[in-house]
This record gives sequence, structure tokens and C-alpha cells, in this order.
Amino acid sequence: MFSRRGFLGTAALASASAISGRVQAASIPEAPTMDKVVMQPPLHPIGGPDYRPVVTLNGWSLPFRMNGDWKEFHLVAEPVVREFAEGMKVNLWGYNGQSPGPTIEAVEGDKVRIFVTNKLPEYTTVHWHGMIIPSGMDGVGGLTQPHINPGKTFVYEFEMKKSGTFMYHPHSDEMVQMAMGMMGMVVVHPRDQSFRPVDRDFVFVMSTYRVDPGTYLPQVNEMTDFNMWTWNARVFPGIDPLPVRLGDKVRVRIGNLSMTNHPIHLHGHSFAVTCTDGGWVPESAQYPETTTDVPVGAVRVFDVLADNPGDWAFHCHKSHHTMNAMGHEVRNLIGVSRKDLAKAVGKLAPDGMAMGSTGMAMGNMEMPAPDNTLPMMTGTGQFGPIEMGGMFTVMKIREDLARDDYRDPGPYKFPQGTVAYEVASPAAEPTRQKPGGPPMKNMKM
Ligand SMILES: [Cu+2]
Repeated sequence: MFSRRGFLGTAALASASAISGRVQAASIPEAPTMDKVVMQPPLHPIGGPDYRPVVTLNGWSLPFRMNGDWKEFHLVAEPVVREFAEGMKVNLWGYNGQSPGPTIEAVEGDKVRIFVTNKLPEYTTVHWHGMIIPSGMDGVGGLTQPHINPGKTFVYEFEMKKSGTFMYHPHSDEMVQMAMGMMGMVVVHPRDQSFRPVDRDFVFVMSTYRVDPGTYLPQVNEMTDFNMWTWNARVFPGIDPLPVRLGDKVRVRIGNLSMTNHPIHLHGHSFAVTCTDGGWVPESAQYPETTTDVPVGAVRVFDVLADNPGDWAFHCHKSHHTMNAMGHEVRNLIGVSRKDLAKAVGKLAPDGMAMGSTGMAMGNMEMPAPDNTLPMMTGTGQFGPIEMGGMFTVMKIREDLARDDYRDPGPYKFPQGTVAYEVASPAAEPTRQKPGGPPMKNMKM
């Protein structure tokens, strides 16, 4: 759980007098910080209207305090070390101990006051992407407010006018700060709890990095050639699975603050996009999909009925995005004899490895890699190597999960006779229609 480093007792504050306005803003709430990279349990509200909280993949929701009728949060922009997966740590910038920052949850109609303290070496701001707020709270440095200098704290105050899924990120030296991982999600729950309720609600933001093998810092000038494709700054097998109870209504909220679109695909089900960063999609405008493209600078939320038990791959459908760092200059040698080539390559680069002449399957192969570098394709399932990296995880649908249980239930126990299997020898040739019948009318043979 979050460290409570002096985090004030929320109950006591909730009963504080109902002062509002700018005066009490002088008392800045403590900023909780997170030192874990695994999904934290849903954070049930300790004040204000009730809601079913979300869970953030490999992340957490920011605790708040009630101050009169204001919900107060405290974000601290600061350098962090984020583990992308076991074996690789990257120096990023983020909020409250992690990148991405914690998810901010509130309810439609809430008055929120969000304190932002800058502990970065340069100025920053926070922009609230998709939210309907007064112009002066929009967080565009220079345009709507002065930049927040290092060591300073600013406060944003607004009403959560509409429910939905939004994002936050700097509008201050954006190219650098977003390439360094500064971003997070905002979930505003409907005030009417009967509006499209779900049993499980997951949220994450997609970002990309170029971290050259053996290094610890993203190349912030990179515009297209990224090599780490992350969900909440984690790559497979470091991304949490999505444990789901059979029959649950499940919502998955996906933000995209990377530099390219990601077609997100779930196996074994069809779903409908029910919400974007613009708001809820009317039912009459929803249609079934199995893949939905999440454009750059956008949010897509889908609802799915988890009625098909099993281990279901859930991933970006751009196959390069389900891999970790690789050499892009590798030539395609499928079908080429490797004998002479290997000799020549060996002379030039003793540790070099050419793409195989039969493909790149390398489940049983170990390559030497520099420190702090993940294998390109990795992960092991109950039947062998999964050979994935990047934007890949598994939705695990089980009959026997408790209501709020988000622990990894382990590999699926397939009912007997339901797994693809090898046959001992090819079956006898079936009788086939032979070519050579009379030619069809008007057909030149
Ligand atoms: Cu992708």
C-alpha cells in the first residue's frame, strides 16, 4: 500500500468545517507516495458520494482528503525509477514515486482541489485532458498560467462537470516531459450509480520509450523509432494480468499518450466501445468489435461481458509493439542458407546474431544481452515460451474468484478435450474433387 508518510487522517478532515474558497488552500495536504509496481487494491472512497473504484494496472489511485465540500489531492512531480519488468529499471519523471502517476478518481459534480508540487529540475504544469473546466485551470504553461517553477506548488480548482475517463500530463516542455513518462489517468464516476455499472473496472495509459540496450534513460528526442511499448510503463511479462470472475461485466479504460496509434485486441470475446475522452457513447452508436484502435492523445473504454472462461491474450495488434528492444537493422533471411553468412558475421561481430533462416522463434535460445536489457520476446506459459514483450498481457476469466479478488489466479485449468492437440500421423487423404471437368462458360483455360 501507499506509504502514509504523515498523510492526514481523512476522517478527521472530512468533518472539518465547510469552509470553501481559496483561503484554506494554504494548508497543503500530504502527498502519499508509492513504492510498488503491482496493481493496488481498489481504493474505496472515504468521503463524498460512493462509487465502485477502478484498479490501475501496475498502479494505484491517489488518496484524497475532504476539506469542507472540496476533495483535495496532492500530486508531486519528481524524478522516479520505474521498473519496466524484472531486469530493467529506467530513470523517468513521474508523480508521487511512480511513472505513470496515480489515477485520480472522483465523482461527477465533485469540487476538486489538486495541489501540484514541482520537484523536477525544470518547470512544469498539469493539463487535464478531455475535462470541461475553466480556461485558467487548463494547465497550458504560458497560455493559461505561469509555469510552475522547481520547488513551487500550484493548485488547480474545478468542478468535475461530467463523468468519464480522462488523462493528465504536462503542457510545459512537453516533448521532454512526456517522453520522460509524465502522465496519468483521471476517472470521474457517474453520480447516478445505476448508470452503466460494471463489476470490474481496469484503467491504464500507454506510453513509449526509446531506451537503448544497456542504458537507463529514454532518448527524449526520439519521434518514431521507439523500442519499449508500455502499458503503465510496464512491458510483458511485467504487466499485471486482468483477473476477472466468470460472468462479470468488465470495463477497460485505455489512454494513449504515445506517439502512435495502438489497435487493442481481446481474444475470445466481442466488446463495444462505451466511452471516449469526449464522453459516453450512446448505446445506439455502439457496435461490436474485437479490436479497437486507440488514437494518439485519446481514450477508448470498452465494456465486455466475461462469459468465456480461460486465459485470453489481450494486446496491441501491431506485432512490433508486443516485443521489447530489438535491432531494427536485422535483415530478413528467411529461406537463405546461413552457413556462409554465419562465418562472415562471426568474423565481424563475434557475439552477433543474424535472423534465423527459418524465422525468429527463439523460445529455447538465450542471447547475451547488456545489463538492464530485457529479452526481445519473453514470458513462459504452461505450454512453453510465449515469445511476447511490450504491450501484451492476459485476461484470466475464472469461475471461482471472489468479488474483489485481483490476485493472479495462475494458469487456466483447461477442461479435458478442449486444447488443440497433435495428431500422431496425418490422416488418410480425403477424397477430393479432381480438376479437369468441362470448362465453365466464358472461361479461358
Ligand atoms: Cu501498439
